[in-house]
Amino acid sequence: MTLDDILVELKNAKTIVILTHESPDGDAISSSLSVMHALAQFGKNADVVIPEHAKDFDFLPGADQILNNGKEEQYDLAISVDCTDLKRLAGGKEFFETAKKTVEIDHHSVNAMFADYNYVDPVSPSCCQVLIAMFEYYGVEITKEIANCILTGMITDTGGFQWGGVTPETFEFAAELIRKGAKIKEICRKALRNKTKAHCKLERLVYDRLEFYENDKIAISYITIEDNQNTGAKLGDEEGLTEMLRDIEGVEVAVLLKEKEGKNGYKASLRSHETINVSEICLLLGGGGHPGAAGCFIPGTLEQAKAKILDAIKHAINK
Ligand SMILES: [Mn+2]
Repeated sequence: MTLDDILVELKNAKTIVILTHESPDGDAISSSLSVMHALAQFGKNADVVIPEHAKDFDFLPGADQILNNGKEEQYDLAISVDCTDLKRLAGGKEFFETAKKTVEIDHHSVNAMFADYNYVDPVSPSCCQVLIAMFEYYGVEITKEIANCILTGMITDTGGFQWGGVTPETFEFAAELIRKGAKIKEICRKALRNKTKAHCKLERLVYDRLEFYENDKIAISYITIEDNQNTGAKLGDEEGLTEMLRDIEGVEVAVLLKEKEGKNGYKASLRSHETINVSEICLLLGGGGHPGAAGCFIPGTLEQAKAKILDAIKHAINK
């Protein structure tokens, strides 16, 4: 079975690198650190390589050990967490490609299964929930550090246990993690509710530019590179803006177009209540994600990106 094969690889490897997707969110960073802490129990000192991440997650145990770059030329084992395909690994992709053996652990239903060993649970609401089940199977001791990392991933990927995929099992794991020392109040404040001033300025811009289509079922707004410069926004400051639009009365699909530096186009972030599957919409445009949260890149001007994404959403709503 895959889990047993992965355990053999973990035990055999002398050098291990842990990688995750670009623009890493709470689940991505928490998953990476959880695996690092768990591997320490096997006597392994794994490198977590994340070239760039939001400061919001610096409170996580082990965050100070995150590396911008790998230390080895060729690792014995590369582990990817919370990532759907090799292309999205972006930072550190080369370490995955050159590693002697590769493992992928994820929870996205559309998945390229790009590793030697792929452990993907498509119904799990977070990669961290996949990991806690794995750790229990492996007999990993759930330390205070692991508990805090895992619960952070579970909380951030479910918007505080509010979104799809949350099951009684999620709460059973959460209860166990709190018993092991996870600080739920601190996690919710730091990883979920805390906003920077730059974020608030972006919120204002997003509301100012908000437009509705299809009898107000679609809400759309945008952020440019210039906005990020003017507001002093950093990585992570855009988090939550698309959800903010989705939660407006009557809205079925919310879109935020974000101009991408040096790429001549816009990243479209889509959110829905899952009645409209935004993952399917984004997949058609070369992106992907979950039924309620997905994204894709659209080359061209703001007007072109807007026309293209609106067309795709209208088609999905009216089909
Ligand atoms: Mn995730």
